[in-house]
Amino acid sequence: MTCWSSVTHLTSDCFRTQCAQARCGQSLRLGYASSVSTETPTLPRRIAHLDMDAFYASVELLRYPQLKGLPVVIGGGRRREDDLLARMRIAQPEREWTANDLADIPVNMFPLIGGYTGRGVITTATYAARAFGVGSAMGVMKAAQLCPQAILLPVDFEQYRHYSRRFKEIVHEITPLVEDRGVDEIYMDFTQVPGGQREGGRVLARLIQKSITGATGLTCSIGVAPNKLLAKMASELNKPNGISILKHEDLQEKIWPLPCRKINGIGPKADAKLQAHGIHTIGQLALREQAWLLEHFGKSYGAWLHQAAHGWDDRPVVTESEPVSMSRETTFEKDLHVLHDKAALGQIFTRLCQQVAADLQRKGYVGKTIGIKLRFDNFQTVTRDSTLAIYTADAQAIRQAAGLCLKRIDFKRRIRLLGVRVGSLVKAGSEQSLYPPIAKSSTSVLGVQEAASSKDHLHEQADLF
Ligand code: DCP
Ligand code: MG
Repeated sequence: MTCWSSVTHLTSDCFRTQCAQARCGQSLRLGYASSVSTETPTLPRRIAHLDMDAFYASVELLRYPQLKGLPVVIGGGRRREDDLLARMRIAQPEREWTANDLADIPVNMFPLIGGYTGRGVITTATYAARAFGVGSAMGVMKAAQLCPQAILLPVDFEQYRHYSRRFKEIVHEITPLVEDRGVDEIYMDFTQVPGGQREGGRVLARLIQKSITGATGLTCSIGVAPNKLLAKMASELNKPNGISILKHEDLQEKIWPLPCRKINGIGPKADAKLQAHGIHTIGQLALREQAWLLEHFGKSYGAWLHQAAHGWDDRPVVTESEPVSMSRETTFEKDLHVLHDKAALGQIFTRLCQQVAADLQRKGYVGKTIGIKLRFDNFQTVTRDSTLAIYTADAQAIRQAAGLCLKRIDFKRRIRLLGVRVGSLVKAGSEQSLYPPIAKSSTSVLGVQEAASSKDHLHEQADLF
C-alpha cells in the first residue's frame, strides 16, 4: 500500500530554509519501517522531547568561541573555507594562520550583517540576536535593519550533520527508545527506562543534557510530559538549556494561555482561520464545543483540534530503522495544466525522478515499487503505484514506470503538487536485490489496492508529459 502520509522528514530538516527558498519548494522524504515503543499500563507515560538550542549558531560558536554572547546570525550563503583566515593573513602576515587558529580571530574581523544586500534567508540566530527580533526564515536584509551590529556567518551543513549525529549517539547510549525528528530534535520514551520516572523524568533529562554538553559543548532543552504533543510544547517553555516537566494538571496554567500556533500541527492557515473566529489561545480553543470544531474544520482536523487543545495525544514514540521508501515532491508556484504546461511538467517530473534516483544511489538502496502522487488545485490527492519485476535505482527506469502510473489518472483539474516515490527498498547489492521474488503488479488509488495488469504498461510509451 502506498504510504505517502507516513513519510518521515529526516535530511530535509537540515535544509528547511533552503527548501523554503527553493523555487518549487522541493523536499526529500524518507519513509521508514517502524518499531513502536510499548508500555505497561501501570507506569505513567513519560515522553520527552529534546531540542538543541540555537543549533546551527551554537555549532558555529564551537569554532568561534570569541563570539559567545554576541548577536550572530547564520545564513546568506554556504561556508567559504578560510575566508576569515585569508583576511587574517592579510591583516597579520607575520603569523601563519591555519584552521587551528579560528578561535584567535579578533571579533572585529568578522563580517557584520549591516549593509547586506541580497536575497539570503536566515537559518537561525543566537539568543543575543533574537533579542532584537531576528529569527529563523527572516530575510537577511530585514535582519540587518533590526540588528545591523550582528555578525553574519555562512552555513556549514556538514558540520551541523556531524553534531546532529553526535548528540543522537550520546542519547542512544543513555536511553533506547528514540524517535528521530530531524537535525536537532528527538522524542524519547522514558516510561520503562531505569530512572526514567524519577522526579517526573527530570533526573534522566538532566543526565542527557549534561552528557550532551560534556561531549559536544552544545546545550539543549528537554520537556517531559505524558505525551508527545505536550512534551514538544514543554521543551520550549524553558529554553535555552532548560528542563520542563509538564503534568496533565498543568495544562490550564501553562498551556492554555499560549497562542494556538504553539501546537505542533496548527499552521499559519489554520491559525488565521481560528483567529478569524476569535480563537487566539489554546484555552479559547479548548472552550469551543467539539461539534462546532467539526463543523468548521472538518471531521478529522476538527476532532484533532479538540483533542490537542485538551492535551490528549496517544501517539507512540516510533524508532526508525531501515528506510522503506524515498520520495521527492514539489509544490508548484502556480497550478499547472496537463496540456498547456506539458513541457514544464515534463521537465519537473524528470527532475523528480532523477533526484529520487540520486537519493537512492547515494544511500545505497534499490526499490521496485514506483509511485506517483498528485494534488489537484482543489487539494484532492491521488496516488498510483506499480511494482516492477526488478529492483532499480535508475532514473530512466523510475521515469518510465512513474510515467505509466500517470496515465492512469483522470486530469480534470490543474495540478498543484507532483511527487515521485520509490518503495519496497532493499540494500543495493543485497541477495534480495539481485534475486527478487516473482514480480507482482498493483496500482493503488488513495491507498486502496486495485488489481491491474501493469506489467504490460511497462512496454508502453510514458509520454503524458
Ligand atoms: N532551521 C532552518 N530554517 C528554519 C528553521 C530552522 O534552517 N526556518 C535550522 C536552523 C536551526 C535548526 O534548523 O538551528 C533547528 O531549528 P529550531 O527551530 O530548533 O531552531 P534553533 O535550534 O536554531 O533554535 P531553538 O533554540 O529555538 O530551538
Ligand atoms: Mg532547536
